[in-house]
Amino acid sequence: MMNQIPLTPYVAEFIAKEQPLRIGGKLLESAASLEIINPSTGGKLAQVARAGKVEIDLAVAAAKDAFENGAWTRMLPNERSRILWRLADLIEARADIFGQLDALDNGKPFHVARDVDAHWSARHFRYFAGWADKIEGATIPVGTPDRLTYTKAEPLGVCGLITPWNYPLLMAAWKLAPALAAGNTIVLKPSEETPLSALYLADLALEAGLPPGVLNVVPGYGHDAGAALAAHPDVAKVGFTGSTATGRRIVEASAGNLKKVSLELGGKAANIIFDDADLDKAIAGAFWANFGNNGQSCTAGSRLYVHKSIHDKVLDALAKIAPTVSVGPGLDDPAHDLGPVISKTQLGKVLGFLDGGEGTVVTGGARMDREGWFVPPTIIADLTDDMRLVREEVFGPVLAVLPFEDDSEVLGRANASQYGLAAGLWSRDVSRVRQFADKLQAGTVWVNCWGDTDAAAPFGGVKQSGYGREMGREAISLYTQTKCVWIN
Ligand code: TXE
Repeated sequence: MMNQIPLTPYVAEFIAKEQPLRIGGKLLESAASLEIINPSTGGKLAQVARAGKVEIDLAVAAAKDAFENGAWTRMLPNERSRILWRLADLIEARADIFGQLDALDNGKPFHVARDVDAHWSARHFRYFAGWADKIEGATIPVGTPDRLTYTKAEPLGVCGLITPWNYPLLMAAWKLAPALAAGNTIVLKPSEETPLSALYLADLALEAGLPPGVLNVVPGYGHDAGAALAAHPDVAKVGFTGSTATGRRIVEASAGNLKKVSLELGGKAANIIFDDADLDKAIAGAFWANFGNNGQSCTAGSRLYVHKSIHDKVLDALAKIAPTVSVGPGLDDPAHDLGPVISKTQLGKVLGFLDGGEGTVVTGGARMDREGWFVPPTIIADLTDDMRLVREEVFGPVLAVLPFEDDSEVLGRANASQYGLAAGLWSRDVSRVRQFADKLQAGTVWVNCWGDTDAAAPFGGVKQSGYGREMGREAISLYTQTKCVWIN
């Protein structure tokens, strides 16, 4: 029996009572509730109020009021910046609480939830706090005499942000920070699987000085609360991270008032190891490229192409890493490397792939014999590109390893995917690296590394991995619109 990291008194209390919705700076009960399951045990973790269409209407009305009263939108930009910076400080100061909430709710190891998710979220708010007073327009040298022509980057209005469960706090931060820096007001619908850290974030935002109604947090189901938000006539924009299928539904729902949409969707990233790669780095890199966050990352390097001359050696080395990785509940002490998959549904999806009988299981391959939704790192070889395991997003700890013979062949195979979020290569040959970086159809290309992201660097997909770039200066344009003023 492992020890457990003791819950902070705050977290113990937070999960002991039903958490209300956060609307208009107030706590609001709801007739319905969501039972939150602990993926490490399969048992009940907490209960939160559940928003349906009625509560979404209330939250949008609160956000609309807050937008129109100007308390945020017309606040001096440097003051907005100070509040976002203060929120970043609070996230960092309460990183233990965020870490415990996400470790319980999502199952990921506490140290990861705290040191990666919470700290990167703080960094994210700081980066965009810096943008709040740098969102500039331009003066345009037009061909008409006696005109002063200039542009302004204005906020959009109410933004509906819909987030997934794989990085509960961080995905909210990715969207909130630029949207708030630009002066928008928000209705955030976190995943029904992992709403706890977003609810707590709403409390900290008030503490940091965000005016009431600027950030409303309403957990609920996607088909219900999420769909109502995506279709709402008073919502100007939806920022979404999740599956490609749901992304399509959101685009359809948004057509009513032609709201702006940005989408960060699924992936099936190709990761290529050439025969001239630094193999030690490439092998460890490729392992964690896929198994980091338990394969539950849209950028997971789940299609690993290895040059045939080193294929067997690489496969063997990967298989040797797998059993050294410890898998278990997020709050176990000492810590594990990986947690459970998020839900029974997701477990079923992952096992469905494994039960399909495709390829040869090199390591792992079945559910772990213990409570909770645990699957060990699983590596599959002897696959062909037409198989589901190579074409579809598993979103769990399953790595497909395939040999290739030459550069043009592997480039074609890497690009033969409906997705295009990320791709990677391991090689010492600079001209090869340049060519592949140009030709890979992906929003991000990692060379001799994997998974790096930064608040300052744009991130997003091509093809059916979505559109729009989060992070960096491009994220500001996702949450602003340009007005052009002509003065005679
Ligand atoms: O995703 P959904 P799910 C992929 C991954 C995973 C699969 C299913 O392959 O196995 O999606 O996971 C909300 N209108 N990714 O079902 O449905 C939902 O409530 C509006 C990739 O969890 O996309 C949640 O808040 N919103 C991914 C959010 O959408 C709706 C991360 C994501 O849920 C809605 C997660 C609707 N009709 C899953 N239906 C990534 N890109 O990182 C659902 N939602």
